[in-house]
Amino acid sequence: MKVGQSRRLFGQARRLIPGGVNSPVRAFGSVGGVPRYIERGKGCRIWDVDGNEYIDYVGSWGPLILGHANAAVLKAIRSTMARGTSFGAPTEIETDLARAIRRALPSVEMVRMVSSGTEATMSAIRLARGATGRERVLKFDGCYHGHSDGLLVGAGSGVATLGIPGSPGVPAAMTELTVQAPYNDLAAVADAFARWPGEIACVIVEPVAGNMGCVPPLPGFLQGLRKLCDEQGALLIFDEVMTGFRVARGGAQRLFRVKPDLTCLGKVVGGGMPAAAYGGRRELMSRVAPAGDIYQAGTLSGNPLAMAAGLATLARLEEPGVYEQLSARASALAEGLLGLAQEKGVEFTSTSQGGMFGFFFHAGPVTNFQEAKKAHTARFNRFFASMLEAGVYLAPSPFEAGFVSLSHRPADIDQTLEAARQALARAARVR
Ligand code: HOZ
Repeated sequence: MKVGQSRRLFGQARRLIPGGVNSPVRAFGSVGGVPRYIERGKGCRIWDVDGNEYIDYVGSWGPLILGHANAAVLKAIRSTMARGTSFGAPTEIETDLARAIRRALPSVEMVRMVSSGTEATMSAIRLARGATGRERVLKFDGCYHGHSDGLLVGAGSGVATLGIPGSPGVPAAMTELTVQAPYNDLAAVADAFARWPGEIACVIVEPVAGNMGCVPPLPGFLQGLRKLCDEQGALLIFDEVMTGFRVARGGAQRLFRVKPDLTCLGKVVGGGMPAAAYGGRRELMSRVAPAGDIYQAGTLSGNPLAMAAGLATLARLEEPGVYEQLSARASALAEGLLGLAQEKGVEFTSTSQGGMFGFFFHAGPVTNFQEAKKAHTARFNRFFASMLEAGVYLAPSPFEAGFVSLSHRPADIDQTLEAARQALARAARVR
């Protein structure tokens, strides 16, 4: 496979952009090789600057649930753009998107638009602290809630990929108030509440973890969190940046029938443009400025182009059968990979939830970050490289979920599994 143009562009970028990329995992640091410079995308396919074609399971890390260059999304952006790109003043479309979010997620009675998932979680936590008058925050190891200081402990995603516990530049004082617990471990959460009675403002959780690979909640875990938070007077925040409109139209809260106090959204809600949101019960959200006293603001918050892309995306997701299709594709892929791995005698486990999926080179089950970290990294790297060579673009890290879109057809899944047959055979030879 030719990668000369990508290599050349990466070389130029590295002189001007730290690591050559604007978000760490994209640099292919842990898997090795040359990050592909993408020229264009259409449907479930992307093409790089060397002319190579790939079936894409990254989907811009989740937003592109309709696929690349979706006609309805592009049309919405174009017609909005013709009237201007940003005003820093209210536009009607912000309320339209708020209404569409509310229709899908009844727990979100009011919502504030922001520009990234990091902003959404950071702001939801400020609100939880302000509303409860408490300062500690409980998060789970391997969950990633963006790169704000207090949440950069035991984090998944790029932090896990780089194998670092946190980051220099985050003062110890900023993380002292962050309490950590293993994912899927209710006893550890109960212990934390017992250790700091009346001090924990909120529990923040990815209801299906997607930043340590894809790790679903064990039966009763989310319900148990709800119960503990209620008993202890803490708020429950679902970080549905990844799972919102992805595992079901109503997100994981709909799928598992657990109502959080606050929800963070991002990715799909912006339809491939920079938009995110946080929302929840009316009386809580009414504490946000200027309705209330808890401050948060943003120049590009509610940007009309992002609102238009989000709204066009959510409109398509209201059609019947959409989530059945996404689930069918993701499970065909996850189960197909597992079947092939078993044929080759490779220790492997896979999972899928709605339109997201994950796999580990590990006999499984994988229920938390400790177990996820035991997966065979060298085998993953070999598998990743072989799949890329065969024209399948997976996340370049074992600590990320994969995503299918509505434009992945059964033939694309078949082609992917055909490539995986070879790739798994190669991975199996890695000791
Ligand atoms: N950390 C995000 C994925 N979980 C974004 C990665 C990227 O955009 O490079």
